Amino acid sequence: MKHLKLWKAGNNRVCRCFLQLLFCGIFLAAFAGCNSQNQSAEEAAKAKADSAAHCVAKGMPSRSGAIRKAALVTASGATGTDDMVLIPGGTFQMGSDEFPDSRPLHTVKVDGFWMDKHEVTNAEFARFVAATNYVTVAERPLNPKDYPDVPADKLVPGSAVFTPPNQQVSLENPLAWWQYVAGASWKHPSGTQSTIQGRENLPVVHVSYEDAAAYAKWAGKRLPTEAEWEFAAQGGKGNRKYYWGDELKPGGKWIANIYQGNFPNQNAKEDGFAGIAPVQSFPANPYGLYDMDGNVWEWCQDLYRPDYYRNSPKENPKGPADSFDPDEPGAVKYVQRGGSFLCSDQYCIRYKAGSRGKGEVSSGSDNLGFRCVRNQ
Ligand SMILES: [Ca+2]
Ligand SMILES: [Ca+2]
Repeated sequence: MKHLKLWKAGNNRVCRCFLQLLFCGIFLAAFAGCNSQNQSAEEAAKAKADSAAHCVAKGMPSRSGAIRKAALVTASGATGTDDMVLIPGGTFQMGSDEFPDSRPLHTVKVDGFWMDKHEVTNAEFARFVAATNYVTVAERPLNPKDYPDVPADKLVPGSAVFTPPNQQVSLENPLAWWQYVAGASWKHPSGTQSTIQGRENLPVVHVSYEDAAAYAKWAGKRLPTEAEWEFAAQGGKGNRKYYWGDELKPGGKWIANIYQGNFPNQNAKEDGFAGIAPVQSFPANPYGLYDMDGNVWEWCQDLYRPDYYRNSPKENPKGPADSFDPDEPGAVKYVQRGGSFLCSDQYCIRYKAGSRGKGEVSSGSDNLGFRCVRNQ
């Protein structure tokens, strides 16, 4: 209930603002670099690369109104653990000193749980939709009442698609590479002309938090807590620079689908993939989990607050009671983890271990997906 209240309280204003920006062609200013007054050049460069606010489709219209009419999904009664691995409970160091909202490193204990080996695929999501007739947020009409200043003919269902420009652009303007594409949805990842035929084994994208939670409920599962996600990603190896180790390219090999080359216009795709990759294209971690780093961002069940780690519970933390992002006060955000195929050390460095992502509750994009867990 508290979530509903939050949506009502703050979000319409934010949604309207985004859509108007988009249609008026006013570009968004630097979000991550607001605190630049006394920064050294090195710190400023780091803050720019740490583009948490830009990594996911920042600046796209959001649809909290549609969320309130959430489709009722019934659990399928499934209890199987096919394609899941058992993550033993344990104690670990959570967080990272490198990112302000991941501090401090702190000791957390989580109980054991089952986790999907890989990100939820198009084939899996299609089975869910076939069974429930679920309509994702990206496919639902936008209510003109939520966007009084946007012409009605512009209020078309769609989602944010990474559209790289042909030339170098300022990294402070995410709308130079994110486009709101009419008709883009999980079934049409790049827009109406595209399909998921032949992409059955790729992670489903353009899913909002509600869509992911609805799938999880149907599957008899749930979204992971942020602590569960990070514990699983560490693979029992402790807190390291990357979830796979301390070296970016162990043995000279890329072992996650991230971004190589000059972002966003020169994708060198040294890891073999310019966009998302079929799940399990890269090596599993010691627990048998694939693509915890990169490929698509993954929704967690926790609300986002940058200060949460200062006083979070030491056992099985489930996130704060409310959400707050100083970059967008009023937007309700949930945690996302692991980074995507658009992350590199040049830009969007939040694929590194312990770092946190965040996403507006009703927004999706073509670099955002999820995986589920189930209690042991
Ligand atoms: Ca890649
Ligand atoms: Ca991932």
